[in-house]
Amino acid sequence: EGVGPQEYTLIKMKVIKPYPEKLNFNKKTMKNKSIFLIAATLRPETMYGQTNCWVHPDLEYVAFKLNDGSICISTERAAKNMSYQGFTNKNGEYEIIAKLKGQNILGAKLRAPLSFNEVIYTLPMLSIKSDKGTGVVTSVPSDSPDDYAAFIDLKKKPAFREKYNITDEMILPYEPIPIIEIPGFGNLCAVAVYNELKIQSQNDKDKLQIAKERIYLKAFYEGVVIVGEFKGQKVQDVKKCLQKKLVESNEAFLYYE
Ligand code: A2H
Repeated sequence: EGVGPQEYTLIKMKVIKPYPEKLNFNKKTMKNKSIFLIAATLRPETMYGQTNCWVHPDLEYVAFKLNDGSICISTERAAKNMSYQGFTNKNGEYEIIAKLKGQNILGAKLRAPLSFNEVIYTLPMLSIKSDKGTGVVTSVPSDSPDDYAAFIDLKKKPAFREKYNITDEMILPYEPIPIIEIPGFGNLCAVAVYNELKIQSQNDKDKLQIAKERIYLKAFYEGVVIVGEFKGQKVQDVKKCLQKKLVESNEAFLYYE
């Protein structure tokens, strides 16, 4: 957050059937198009390691139409910003198909671009902010301390899963995937700092802040991608390439706010 707008890569996470009840729109609305959760990330080079998607259960989201007729889900604030950036049919206008709460889409099955996991699920994260990005966050627990903390909360706390109707199959089979090697932190840097700082949960705000600061610059300047097409190359050299690849394959957009 310096001068000027922040650029995000918006990742199109395709909802696959069976759709959650609230996403069963009629034929006329669907027109055989897909539904996407739109996640905002600063780290497109980590998309291989996605294990799930996060939404805030109590936050309000909207389903609206993109200019290609597909339906996407984000906060209304992001829908409005997107409408001024050429994503919808008319500049500054967006057609709301439905208003939803995060809890209405928990458990939704997704296919996420580049992810080694064929299928991932939409799960609850309580630290999602309504005034940043799209309100949808893709989860890479290998490289994001916030993601790893929320991921472990769900894995270790059956009561937390039950509260939000998250079944075991949506989280227990998933593990952080080694995708980036950082000298001094190994290939699961978020796990390393989480353990080093003895973080207890996603509510451990101060420690999570320290965790992020410890790995943030190192990941960019010293991280090496160890999987995929750009294997062996530095994060700083690969970031833009992967972003471009995702945009060109229509699996992501650039977005500013
Ligand atoms: B990042 P900044 Cl691997 N509320 O993506 C909370 N967090 C949000 C959000 C919201 N509304 N919108 C986006 N984010 C997350 C990947 C990642 C991210 C990795 C490592 C660090 C990291 C996978 N999750 O972010 O405050 C998204 O998570 C470190 C901060 O706008 C997004 O990038 O700078 C990042 O925070 C945007 O944060």
